[in-house]
Amino acid sequence: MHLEHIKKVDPQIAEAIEEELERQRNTIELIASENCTSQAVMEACGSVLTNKYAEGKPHKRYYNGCEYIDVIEELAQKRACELFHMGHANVQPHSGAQANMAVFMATMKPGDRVLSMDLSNGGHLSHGSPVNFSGMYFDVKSYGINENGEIDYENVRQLAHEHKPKLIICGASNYSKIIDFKKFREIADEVGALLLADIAHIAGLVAAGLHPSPAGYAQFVTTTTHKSLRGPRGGIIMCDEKYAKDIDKAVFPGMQGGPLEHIIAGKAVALLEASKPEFKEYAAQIIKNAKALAQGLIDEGLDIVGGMTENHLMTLDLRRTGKTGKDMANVLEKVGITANKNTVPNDPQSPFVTSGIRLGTPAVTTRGFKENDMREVAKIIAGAISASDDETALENLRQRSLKLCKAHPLYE
Ligand code: DSN
Repeated sequence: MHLEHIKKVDPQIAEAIEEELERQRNTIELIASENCTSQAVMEACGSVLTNKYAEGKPHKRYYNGCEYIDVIEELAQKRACELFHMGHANVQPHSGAQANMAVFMATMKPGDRVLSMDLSNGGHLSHGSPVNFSGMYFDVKSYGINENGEIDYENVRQLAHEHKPKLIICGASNYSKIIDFKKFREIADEVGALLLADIAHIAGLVAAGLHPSPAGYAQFVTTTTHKSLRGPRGGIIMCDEKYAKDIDKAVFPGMQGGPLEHIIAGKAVALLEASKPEFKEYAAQIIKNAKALAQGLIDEGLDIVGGMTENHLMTLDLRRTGKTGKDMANVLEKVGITANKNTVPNDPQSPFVTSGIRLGTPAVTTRGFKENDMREVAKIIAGAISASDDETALENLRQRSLKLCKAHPLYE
């Protein structure tokens, strides 16, 4: 990491960046939505492209001097369409939430009805939470997961018939099973709804062909680019050609101003990386690592919501241990493991306390962790939960997690 200029201009920020790098190097990152993007992506994001205004779209800009910006944005669009087999891509959304907001704007009027997964069951804020624009301006009905951690498709069908939504959303922030996009489309067709698949979490797996694709089923596909796809922080919307104009208008001028072309260049680089055979191997290893972690935790006597995971994440159900997600996420931080508290189905605790912890493997897999490492991680987690008040035991576990980090260096 070269910080030669920033060190001279702003030593305080330089120091915080260096400390953050050390934190990333010395902790085991199990937040399921995080990853470690490539230095090539970071070079694009830190480039002169940040200087350029480019409101509009390629070849239809409101500012002059966009000839190279057009090359970059068109490459990003083309690569997104090819990788996900979709007709049109808008690569300008600043985030996944804004990608979803643009689909809402393009397809509905305030007050129209949406059917989506409930946030506390694994959905996302921007799918209709009452504290988000989606829940404030639209009439939201929700489906959830059952005790087995699975979507009950018959229940989704019943709710769709009962409420006749204009838009159905599938895709989640915390769902460990394969999503049946075909079934969602059948349900949507039965009630005349449009289908949005938010694949933010599983985009890398979909790109690698290791999770079924929503292409051909969902009219709209949104994703972030920084989770399993391993790109820069940002969003993308893909859709059938027939909705291209509406989506583009919703993004600009509907919702955003100038696109972040330096980030769009980073997205283009990440999409190219994701089309390579090495990425397929990487995505396969994410799943193997998640299964090894889940099995390791089960072998240690812990419970996983829905049992064995089918993708990159899982939720540890702490109810039988008598401990909370909030406390145990803090204990894990003490032993050098970063994760987040999460509700479990029918959680007796509030969303601020929770009885679960969400764990995911995209970031550690980027560092080169393999199944053996994940089994050691499972032992460290189980040890930390059972010895949560024993500072000496926690320090010993911290040394074990540090050893794993040193064995898999980051950005060196
Ligand atoms: N905040 C992300 C996650 O952690 O899943 C979703 O946007």
